[in-house]
Amino acid sequence: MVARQLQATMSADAPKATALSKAEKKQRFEDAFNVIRDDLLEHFSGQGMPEEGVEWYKRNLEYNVPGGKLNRGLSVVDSLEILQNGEISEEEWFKAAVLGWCVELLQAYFLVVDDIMDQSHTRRSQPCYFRLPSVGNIAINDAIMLEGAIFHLIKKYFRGDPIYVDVLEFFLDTTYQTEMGQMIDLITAPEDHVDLSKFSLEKHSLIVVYKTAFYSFYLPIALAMLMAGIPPPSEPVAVPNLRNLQSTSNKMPTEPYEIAMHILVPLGEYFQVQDDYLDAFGTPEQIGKVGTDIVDNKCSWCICTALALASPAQRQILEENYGVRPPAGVDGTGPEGLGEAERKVKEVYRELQIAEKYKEYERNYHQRITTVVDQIDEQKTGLKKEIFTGFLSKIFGRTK
Ligand code: GPP
Ligand code: MG
Ligand code: MG
Ligand code: MG
Repeated sequence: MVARQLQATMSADAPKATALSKAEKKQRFEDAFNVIRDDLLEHFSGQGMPEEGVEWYKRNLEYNVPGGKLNRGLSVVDSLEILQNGEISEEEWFKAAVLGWCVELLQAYFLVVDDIMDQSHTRRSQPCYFRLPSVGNIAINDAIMLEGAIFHLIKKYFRGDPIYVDVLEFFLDTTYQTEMGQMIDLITAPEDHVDLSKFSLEKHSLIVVYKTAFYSFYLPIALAMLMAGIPPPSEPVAVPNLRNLQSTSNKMPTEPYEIAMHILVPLGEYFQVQDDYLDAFGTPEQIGKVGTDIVDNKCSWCICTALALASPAQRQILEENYGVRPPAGVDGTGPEGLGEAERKVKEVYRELQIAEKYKEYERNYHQRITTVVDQIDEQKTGLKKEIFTGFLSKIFGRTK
């Protein structure tokens, strides 16, 4: 069955995956999406669903799933390849690609609903899905279907595989953690009540580790580890001490999944700090979306850092202008640009040199993560430093 699917992605005499360039690997992974999409549509159609529904589901999948950077999905296949020293059969490659696309489906599900909750305008350089006139609230069910697709695919390709239940558990656990983080993100940013005293860098760490790090960083690597035969932990893996994320004094664990968590949680935190920075300082052309954190009253790294540095006068400007919605129609996408309140907040960010502080943070974090990765004992753990340095180099210094 899997072999049949593979023929669609590779010819019999195609080169070994490890011999491919980065761009060719990405292309091969993207090609696997067509197989997975057709699997889902075939199954859907097989339930007796009307042609109109098949077209709708196809648009949902194509609009929301494949257009991102694919770092998360590609990490599953890249990491498996590294963990097995390049010895990866075509069947293993395809199954890793299925898991990679399942992580991308999870991401698509989160983004579709996150954009509704954050009232965002654009995503991946196109209107947010719920903003399509024909879609609206149907986006909620479409998002839930993207999540359902994950479990359909895992069942199709992993039922009977010894790692089936572990794979399911990883998806279920990280989804739940992400929802916890999203909840704290949302209740810390009420629309009708701005209270900057609720924000702190500590609170920020908690939110971003839960809403981003587990599913974006730990999940893809843990899935590759499972596929590589590294036995899953017998106890739930402990989350590192979040108050201590920025120091190297969190003690290095010895169990492989704990080590992965120990490195990937700070990496995920760093990634979300980048997202927060780019929300305020990136251009829409660069990041493919218009930042909404300031008008949404979000507990972003930028405001938390600014509050720690602001003079009383600057704090007052922030108090008066943070979380203030611009007049209708002014949303950063039209010729009017930003609203006045958002402009004033950004002016304080400039005075406080938040962009420079971010560059400093980035350098420190890179150094800290590299130091921890260096401590991994590859022989004892079965891990490879390269899976972590590879992920780090994919995101370090990113501008989108
Ligand atoms: C990113 O936050 C976090 C998510 C996409 C997780 C959402 C979780 C749910 C359970 C829906 P963000 O709002 O900063 O992302 P972006 O800037 O891309 O909108
Ligand atoms: Mg958002
Ligand atoms: Mg959000
Ligand atoms: Mg953001």
